Amino acid sequence: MTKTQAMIEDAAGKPCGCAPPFGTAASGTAADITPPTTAPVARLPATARPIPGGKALFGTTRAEIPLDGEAPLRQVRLKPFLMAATAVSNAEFAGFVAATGYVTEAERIGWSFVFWQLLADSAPPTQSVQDAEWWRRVDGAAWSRVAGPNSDPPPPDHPVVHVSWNDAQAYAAWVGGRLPSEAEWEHAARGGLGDVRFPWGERDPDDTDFLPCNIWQGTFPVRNTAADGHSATAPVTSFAPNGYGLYNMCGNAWEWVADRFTLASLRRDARARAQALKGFRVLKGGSYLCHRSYCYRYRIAARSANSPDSTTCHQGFRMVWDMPSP
Ligand SMILES: [Cu+2]
Repeated sequence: MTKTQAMIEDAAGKPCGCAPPFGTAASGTAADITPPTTAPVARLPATARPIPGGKALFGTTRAEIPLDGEAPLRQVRLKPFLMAATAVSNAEFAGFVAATGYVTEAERIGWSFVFWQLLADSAPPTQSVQDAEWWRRVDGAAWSRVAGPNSDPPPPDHPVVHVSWNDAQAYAAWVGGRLPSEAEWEHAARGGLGDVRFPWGERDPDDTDFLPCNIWQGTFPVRNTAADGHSATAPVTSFAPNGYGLYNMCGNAWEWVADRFTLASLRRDARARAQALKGFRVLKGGSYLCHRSYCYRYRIAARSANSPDSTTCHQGFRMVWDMPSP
């Protein structure tokens, strides 16, 4: 089975550094998925947090990457909901697989995208993405073998990665939850602070002293000083939670949300971009590969997108649940 490969491009037409490479399965793997039985009762983790409803902010007045559609700032009305305090961990995903026998899209397709520094020196040669040679197509890479067939089992408390949007839908059906909408995700990430850049407020992380989340430090893509303590994923409860008790809303692993990627702008370049990403799903929060020097997308209003069958070593997801009826 083959996938086409491409990269999200920045406004100058260059491939974006850490934005996920995307692949579209040539023969439509989504149709092969057998959704597990929906949970009769929601499997709520004990750490699910109540997120208040009402007027919520979505977008920003201070777009840093306008072509991503970060602006404008909109006010939307949301119902209250419950959100998992953390991204879905490997332990949680393993429980889902053990209970249902679910096989992820990366496993069925046979490969996934891996960042080159995760590969062992002894790993077999891999194909790279054009103009983004740090992204490698690795046969056998999957959620349980993050760097390929010979890699160690992933730490149970790290976010599950190499999971597609379609995989997230299957997991959601099993836990009786769903992916958040993009507006819900942003509202939750703000933690009650309003139109702030980050879940902790306005202060930008730096490479040495202020390290509030798991992003890159050093020179991408060759030198990662890991000053924040992590060169790849970190445990899902690393760093301080935000005002709603949510961990790692920015940094660590990108999180799929429910929405299709759309752009409000009528600019010609924005329309062309929206057309190129038609059918793609939104990703939020950035990852351990983001750095301000080339991918300033670990901000709340920042966005990326990928095809719903694509998988990489830095894309995961988090669950929300509707509030139980009284
Ligand atoms: Cu990034």
